[in-house]
Amino acid sequence: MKTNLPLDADRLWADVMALADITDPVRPYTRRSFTALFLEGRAWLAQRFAEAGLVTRIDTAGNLIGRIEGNNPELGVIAIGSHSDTVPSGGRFDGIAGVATGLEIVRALRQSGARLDHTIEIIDFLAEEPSEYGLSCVGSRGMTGSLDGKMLDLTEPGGETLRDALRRVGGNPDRLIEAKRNDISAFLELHIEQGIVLESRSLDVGVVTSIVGIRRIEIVFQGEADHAGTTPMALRHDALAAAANTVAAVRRVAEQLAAEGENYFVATVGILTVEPSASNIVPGRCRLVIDARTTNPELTARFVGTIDLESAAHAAAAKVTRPKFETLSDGPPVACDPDLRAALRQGAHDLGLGEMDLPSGAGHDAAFMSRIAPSAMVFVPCRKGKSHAPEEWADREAIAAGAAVIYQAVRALDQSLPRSRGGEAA
Ligand code: HGY
Ligand code: MN
Ligand code: MN
Repeated sequence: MKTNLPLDADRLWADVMALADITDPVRPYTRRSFTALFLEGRAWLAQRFAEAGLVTRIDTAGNLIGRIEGNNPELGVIAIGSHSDTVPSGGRFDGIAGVATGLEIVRALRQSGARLDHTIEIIDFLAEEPSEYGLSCVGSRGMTGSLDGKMLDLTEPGGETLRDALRRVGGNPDRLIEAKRNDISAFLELHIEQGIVLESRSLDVGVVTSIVGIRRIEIVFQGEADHAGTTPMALRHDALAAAANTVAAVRRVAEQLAAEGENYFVATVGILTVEPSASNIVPGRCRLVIDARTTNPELTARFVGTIDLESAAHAAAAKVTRPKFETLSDGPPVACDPDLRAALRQGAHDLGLGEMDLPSGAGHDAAFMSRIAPSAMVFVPCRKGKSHAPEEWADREAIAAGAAVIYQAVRALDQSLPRSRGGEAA
């Protein structure tokens, strides 16, 4: 266990545990974006930010931002952040560890008496996980000018639009332009690896090389609800028959693309709703969402083309229609900034920590932040690589080591960074 870290591992751990405990008690660890629990977690974070001396605000894209001015404000901002919302039953460390890391780094800087030349911001991005409105990374899209009207019109099952939900959590969809930034000189994010590589190699941190591109597609099959006992097989319009064959096609085509070997490719159907969903009714309507990820957008185009054709064929075979085959979101793969990666690697070496380069199969706010600023990530090991499940776990020492690497990099970058891209203060 590393002991000479430049920050307080216990204080950092206490924050992670406290935030994780703000969860749906019957579905640990759940704090879905836009819910009362999420807002309770936000209020807890805002209080901690203020106690740490950060000037705190919610920007018009709904991001919680804490800020401490630097000695040379015209140098731009070094931002550290992640997200405090979770998937259902999964996010004990996913996102939280990154936001708590930023908070601890600010505290450690203050305790060291250091006042950086750059302004420091700690960001809790709104709704990084795919929200009930069907969109992920809502806040980081907003900060990078990638949150458009069509996205804001998305609705959750109860009918509320993302636009109204954004307003409800303190954002302002009519003034999103104010959230777009051009004054960030570097963005850094700590995250659990959500994979098994670091643990299996007994390494302390991963310096992320690239983040996969993610395409999410919604398909709806419309058939006819009918009596399960009296409707002959030949007369059915069974929406689930078409959906089930499409799910099988998603897996088959993804396995074929992954087997080609040059590029990373995975695809998942994690949402499948059946209506009216009763054992004695032929399913009348099905909705499924596909999550496809790759390092090569050409594979996405091939995958989507094949699934479009096959899902249409399965609809015809089941004598149902396919009223919706729509892209919900489509983010390209991004490379992390080489200079920031070098600073993170150096930080790990200075602390005597074992590190390796590692690609990310998970999506992150850093993927959007890379559109407006040099961005990079540090991964810390998580037990058996498990994530998006209640068993998700990262050790106290692992999180502290990863946070210390970012602390070291921030100190170094404060001296070495060029002016921010925009060169203008916020
Ligand atoms: O889905 C993801 O990759 C991330 O955990 N939001
Ligand atoms: Mn996640
Ligand atoms: Mn995450």
